[in-house]
Amino acid sequence: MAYDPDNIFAKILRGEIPCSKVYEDEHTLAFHDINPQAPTHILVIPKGAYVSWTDFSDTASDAEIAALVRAVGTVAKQAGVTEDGYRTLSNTGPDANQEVPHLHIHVFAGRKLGRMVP
Ligand code: D5M
Repeated sequence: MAYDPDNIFAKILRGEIPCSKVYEDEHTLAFHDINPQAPTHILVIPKGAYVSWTDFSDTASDAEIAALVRAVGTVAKQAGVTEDGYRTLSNTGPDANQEVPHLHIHVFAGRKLGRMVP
């Protein structure tokens, strides 16, 4: 799938629309989900133009990949949820109901989460 530069996360990255930022580094941005499904619901995104994990793993640099993974851990620590736990989830493509076509990882925490089912 071609990257749509007008998707909502691309606009956030360009500063065209605001976000509630919790973390940023050279390669990664994290912000609160606008429609939280748990007391803590943060989205962690690469700054590069990637739609899916396939795009990302095919073309991102090792530094970008490392930054995204590290950002998840950093965000969880910052949110104070490492002891009680948290869930990461990432929807890719239509069967997974990916709404925003820019790669993102959800971080859910702050309550007992339901059992994970496909
Ligand atoms: O999840 C896409 C997520 O993106 C969904 O949980 C809502 C969130 N979203 C959409 N627009 C915004 C803005 N403007 N700020 C913060 N969060 C937003 P998906 O996995 O693609 O279904």
